[in-house]
Amino acid sequence: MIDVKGVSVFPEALDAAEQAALVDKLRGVAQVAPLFAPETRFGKKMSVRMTSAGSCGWVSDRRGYRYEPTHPSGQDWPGIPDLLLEIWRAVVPEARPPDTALVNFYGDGAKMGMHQDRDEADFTQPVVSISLGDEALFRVGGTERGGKTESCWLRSGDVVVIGGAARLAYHGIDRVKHGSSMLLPQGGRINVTMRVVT
Ligand code: MD6
Ligand code: FE
Repeated sequence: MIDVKGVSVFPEALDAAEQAALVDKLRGVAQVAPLFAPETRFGKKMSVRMTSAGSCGWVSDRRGYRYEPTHPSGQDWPGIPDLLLEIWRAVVPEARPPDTALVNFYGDGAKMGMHQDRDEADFTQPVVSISLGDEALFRVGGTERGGKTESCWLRSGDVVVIGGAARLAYHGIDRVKHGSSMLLPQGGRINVTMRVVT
């Protein structure tokens, strides 16, 4: 385990077969609930495309950031694949089961600005993130915007836990090395974050 300002990074937690199986499950999720590019509350399109699985999913538009019971199309979100639930139980056995799995897809040039994950009701519960595909430069700060930060590369199969004192740490993805992994034939990066929402 690597500690990045209180955030736990578990390199290569998933082997190649598990990564491939997970990509397959996530393709199934995106078939039911297609990826979309959310707008920030300032009306700017995000470079990352997203979808969700579970009883609710994360959406963003001019009305703000929130969890909704349906995809923007009106469809119910698909269920969280068992493989993801197994990873959650293995990594954070003491936590409540997750309500949602947010799937982020980073194409060439996509990144994610520094943010806190604070749309959930219970900050005693961790967020577990899984990286698949191209490697990404992950930056972690403190619980206040603008403090000192530390960075590390997240590679395919790495699992990250943001919990405890770091649950509200600012974090973001500065860049993705397009084509650095063979997992996704067209390149790109997938990040899945599982959360307890209520
Ligand atoms: C990403 N991750 O890795 C962005 N959030 O693409 C996150 O925003 C994140 O890795 C909460 C907990 C863990 C994370
Ligand atoms: Fe986040």
